[in-house]
Amino acid sequence: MSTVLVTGATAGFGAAITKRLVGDGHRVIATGRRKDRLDALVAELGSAVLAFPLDVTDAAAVAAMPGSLPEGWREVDILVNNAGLALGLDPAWKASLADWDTMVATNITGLIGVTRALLPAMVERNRGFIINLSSTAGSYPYPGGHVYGSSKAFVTHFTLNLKSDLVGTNIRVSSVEPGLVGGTEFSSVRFGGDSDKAAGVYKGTVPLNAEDIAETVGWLVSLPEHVNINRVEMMPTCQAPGPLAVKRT
Ligand code: NDP
Ligand code: 8X3
Repeated sequence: MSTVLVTGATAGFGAAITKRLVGDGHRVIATGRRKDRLDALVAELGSAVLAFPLDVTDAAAVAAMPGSLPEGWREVDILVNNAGLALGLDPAWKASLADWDTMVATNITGLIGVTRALLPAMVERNRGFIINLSSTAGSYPYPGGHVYGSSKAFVTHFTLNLKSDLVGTNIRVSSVEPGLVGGTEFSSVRFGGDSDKAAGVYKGTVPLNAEDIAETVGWLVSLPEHVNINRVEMMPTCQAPGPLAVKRT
């Protein structure tokens, strides 16, 4: 049994990953901003879940987090850096600078802050696993993807760079890079709560779902300690990387 900390456990992938890992016999520190959602996970899954509200953009709270965990929950074996968001799909020249800042603060600064807070104890114990939720958006650009896609390119490359530093330790690092995934709050958040626009993203498709991502994370966690999967790129069968854009007159 491992103790796992999942960021963004209040919805989507994070909630599914929490349920999956508890089902596999692990304990999960479920974090996110919406405490009622964390309490609901505890109500559903019991004492294998610790509700620990955390805003990953609150640098002071993130730095204090390891010492603020209750006795018996301080040795985090596995970190799932899942909290993240996309805001808007306007072209770069129309996009909101505030939205760009929020994506950078959450997807990049938040992720590296949580990692930096938990990594020293993992290195000290010579035991640990960091699983980062990146995206196909980090490999394949699309119109309106700009800062979101670039933030995920950071996540993928940060994962690979962490691996370089951690060679010689027993600590594993993986980047999980899904494409189109439906059934989460992701598109609703991206379009500011416009549910019609959000639903349109998945119209006529059979997208991946949060349980598919949780299954992948569960598989990574189940592998023996000498196996490090660097990257997992996953798409629904109905999706493929697009052709390069050509403007014809
Ligand atoms: P959801 O919007 O359903 O969930 C996002 C989670 O992130 C929520 O639990 C939210 O919790 C949390 N979160 C957002 N901001 C913060 C913050 N400042 N501090 C702490 N937690 C925060 O999205 P998904 O489950 O679909 O996505 C999860 C991850 O996977 C994201 O990193 C996303 O970029 C990535 N991804 C998503 C894909 C998709 O198509 N859905 C595809 C590829 C990658 P709360 O609001 O309570 O804080
Ligand atoms: C989410 C997938 O294609 O909407 O990371 O950017 S996509």
